[in-house]
Amino acid sequence: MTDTRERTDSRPGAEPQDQPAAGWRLAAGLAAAAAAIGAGHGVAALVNPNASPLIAVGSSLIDVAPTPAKEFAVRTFGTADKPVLVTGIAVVLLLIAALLGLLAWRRRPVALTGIALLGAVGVLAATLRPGATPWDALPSVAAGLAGLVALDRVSRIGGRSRTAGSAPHPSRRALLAGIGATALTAAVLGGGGIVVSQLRLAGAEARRRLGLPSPGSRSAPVPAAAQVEGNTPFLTSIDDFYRVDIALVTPRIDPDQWSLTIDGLVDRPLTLSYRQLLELPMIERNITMTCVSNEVGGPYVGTASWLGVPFTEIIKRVGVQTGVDQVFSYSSDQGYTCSTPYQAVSDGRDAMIVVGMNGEVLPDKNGFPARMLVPGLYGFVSGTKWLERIEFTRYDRRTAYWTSRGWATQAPILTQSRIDVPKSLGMLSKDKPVLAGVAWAQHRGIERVEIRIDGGPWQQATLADEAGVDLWRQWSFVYRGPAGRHTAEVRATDKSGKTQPERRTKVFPSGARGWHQIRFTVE
Ligand SMILES: Nc1nc2c(c(=O)[nH]1)N[C@H]1C(S)=C(S)[C@@H](COP(=O)(O)O)O[C@H]1N2
Ligand SMILES: [Mo]
Repeated sequence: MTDTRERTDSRPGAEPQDQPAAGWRLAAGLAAAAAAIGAGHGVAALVNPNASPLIAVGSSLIDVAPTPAKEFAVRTFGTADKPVLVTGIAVVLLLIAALLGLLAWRRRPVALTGIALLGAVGVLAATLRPGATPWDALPSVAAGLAGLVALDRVSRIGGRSRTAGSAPHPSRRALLAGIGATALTAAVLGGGGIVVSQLRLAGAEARRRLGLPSPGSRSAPVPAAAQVEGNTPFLTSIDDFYRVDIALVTPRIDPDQWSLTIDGLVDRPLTLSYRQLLELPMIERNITMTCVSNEVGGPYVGTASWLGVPFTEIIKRVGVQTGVDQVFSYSSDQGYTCSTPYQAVSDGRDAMIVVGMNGEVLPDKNGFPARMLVPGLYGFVSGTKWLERIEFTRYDRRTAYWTSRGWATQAPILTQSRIDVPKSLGMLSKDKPVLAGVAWAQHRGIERVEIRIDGGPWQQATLADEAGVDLWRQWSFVYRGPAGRHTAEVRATDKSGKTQPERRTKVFPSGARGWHQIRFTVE
């Protein structure tokens, strides 16, 4: 007999081998995974940040996820939906890697095949996405190789065949050194990737300090009486502005490398550099944007001052031909496309190609260098960020990202209203018993807001001043009711005379309907 370890291996015909305790093997699997992630991230920083294996798998999951899953993610995690997704993928990867580590000493070929398969998943995810290039396979190939080498190396430490004369026990020191070296490699590769991306960022950051042109026509100032005291700020700051998109990594575009092409059924197609775009005539407008994924009472709505080139100017320059009914826009974030009714960019409303937000250069998260904005339409049919191309075309020729996933083709913003004060389950103070909130029906305007307390009769709220039909409108309502618990509901009527319907609908496919309701307590 050799040693006790071998006797516990009862598999018939097995080639028993010494292996370290389970803890060491788990650690080896995890370290190999870390080396893979580090290598993938490092190479991705050089090739394309979106092709980093975790990001590529995450992006593919977003693409193939059924609509209810996406709605659930947006509803449950809000803007954190993407970190949650990437963390989830990382956890699954680490679990699999830990398992492969367990197997690595006695079933090395199985474990190594497992790592290779994980790498292959990354390669497929990175290269099958729309807009991918063959180079996008590199980070996953590097990750797979790093994982293979790491696990192969580490799992040879301490393993010994039965041949007499080899070391009797796996040496802890050797294991620690092997796993440590693997983890260090992971940190160096991953850290290197982070440094490279930061350096690139700094370069692009310097180039975007070109400043903004001044508009030929400024936005009308927001009347002081448009703001109800204590209510949500009428103008939303850049930091507070909601963010919704499918980009797992915020695109950071170098304006020197960027251009905007405008083509399709036009007489004079046009390609503009960033500088050329900034030289076109500009307007500045306050406009309220809304996301179709905003639930009743939800936060995906905000108002900013936008600086940009009016679509009418673009239409004039390129000479749009008859028969065009769809504006098809393309983004640089991996295959995102958007479909906008041509009518909405040509009927005289302030549709524009935006380069500035709240007096600043458009932030990366909101679409730098340029995005589209069309008052009155939900963001997914009008607000293309990281804009690269606008094609004037027809609905029977092109189908956009969300359209092909069943969302509405025509998607005007539905009339909505929200109670912001007091907060749901909050307290209405004795000295200032005022409910307040916002209502919006962009491009139609708000005519009336009504409040109903404890299911009683509808009563008119006081409307604050209107700042324009493309903007939300604030309201307030004094309530001196008995102390204790109450409910309040709100509904708005737009200037076409239509009142929000009571029946709630889901956000899919054309936006949520129904009345916002809160519970609150009177002091
Ligand atoms: N490139 C790109 N543009 C996009 C999206 C996207 O996923 N990718 N999402 C759209 C949606 S659904 C909305 S509501 C708005 C949100 O714009 P914001 O993030 O600046 O608030 O951007 C639109 N533009
Ligand atoms: Mo949206």
